Amino acid sequence: MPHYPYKPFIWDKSETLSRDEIRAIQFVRLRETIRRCSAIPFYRKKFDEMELRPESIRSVDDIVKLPLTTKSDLRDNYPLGFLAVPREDVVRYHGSTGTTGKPTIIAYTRSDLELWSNLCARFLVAGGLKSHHTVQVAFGYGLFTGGFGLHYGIERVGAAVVPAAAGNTKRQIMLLKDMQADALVCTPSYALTIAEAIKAENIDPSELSLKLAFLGAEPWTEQMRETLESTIDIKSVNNYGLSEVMGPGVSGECYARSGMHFQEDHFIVECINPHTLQPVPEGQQGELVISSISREAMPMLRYRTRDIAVIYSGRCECGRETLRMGRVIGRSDDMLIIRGVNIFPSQIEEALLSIEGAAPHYQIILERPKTLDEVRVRVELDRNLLSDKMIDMIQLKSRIEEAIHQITGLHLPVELLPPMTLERYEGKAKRVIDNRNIVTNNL
Ligand code: DLL
Repeated sequence: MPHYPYKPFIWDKSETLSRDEIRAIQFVRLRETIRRCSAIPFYRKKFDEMELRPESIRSVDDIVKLPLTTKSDLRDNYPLGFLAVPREDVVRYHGSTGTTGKPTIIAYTRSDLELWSNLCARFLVAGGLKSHHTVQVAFGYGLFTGGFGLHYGIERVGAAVVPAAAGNTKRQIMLLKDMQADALVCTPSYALTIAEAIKAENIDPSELSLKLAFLGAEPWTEQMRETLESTIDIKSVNNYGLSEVMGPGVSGECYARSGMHFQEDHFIVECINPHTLQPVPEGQQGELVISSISREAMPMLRYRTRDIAVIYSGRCECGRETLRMGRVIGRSDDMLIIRGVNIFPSQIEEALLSIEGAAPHYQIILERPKTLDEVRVRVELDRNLLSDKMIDMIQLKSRIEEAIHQITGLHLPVELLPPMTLERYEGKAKRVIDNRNIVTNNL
């Protein structure tokens, strides 16, 4: 085994179970989860339709016999249709990060929160966190699972939290400096914003104690990691999760940074072709489907994450034998995550529809000139909206931008186009043009 100088990097002995041991635990927990899911009308109906009884699941591989669950199933059962315990047993609610419309509500019992803290503690320790460290959390605290999830994980490790929450970059830098934080927790894009501001203020990174950053909640690239690390001289580790199955803590990189380790004793992960719904061979890109097999309040069977990634097996130099995932490459639906905010092309459409003559021909252009995503919206105008007067066109442009901002919370530049300039389609229209050319380090 290669030399691995830092110890301990294992928070919990269960992280180093052999594959056979993991499978055995998964089987027991999956059967129990199916039993618990029978309390949820959505699953009960599905089980009845499929004539499925817990006994028909004889191994973990039989998971494919179980129904898939989608975001729209959760929306249809908003807010608490998926609750598997009496309401009085719930001690916390969180939700998805969508900016508009109703969020997806996720419930936790006391024991769910215990587990969640442990899962976050595991990936933090795996990534290099020590109990004597101080960690600044620059994630939002609220329905979003990032702030609270990481907060309790850090405390569980015994490290000290500075709950700075998201935003106010100047204050973030002041706190980083004054509190001499060893680690930063936020989205990769926000980490870069902070790093650039540190550079702009001519602060020498050696004035800070920052050594580590635990980044997640949105896609990022290896180039972005390099830029970030060279700007402020830190080591950054990636972690992945989603509210529907828990929040952060589903998988995370260890200090070796060769893929994100799934916490397989609590989640069963599959990788499927999003069109055929059939499993893809190991190492090939597919949509992650995740079952949470230890949750009490909201167990989740085969949740379609829409996240496209590769998963692979093999012993890591850290000693873990869990499946790992590469970076999230994109989403099988068209959801965009811009500056940490989830938006759907349909929301842009909704904004355009509120301005007569500005829809339905539009394109969302995604670009990544450096490390941050940039988005612009190209809107084809109806003849009635055309004007010879520059002032009219400028006002129209800002009305559209404001409408988009109202709905998405984002300021996206709009480009106005004369009638009949955008391509027409006979089948589905391609609304999102992704020119980002994201390169991934899959394995
Ligand atoms: O973002 C949970 C989280 C918080 C993970 C903090 C890590 C750190 P949601 O708001 O429900 O939950 O968004 C989940 O975010 O389906 C992915 O598309 C994306 N995502 C999360 N982590 C990563 C990552 C949290 N490391 C959605 N890389 C997921 C790429 C990520 N995408």
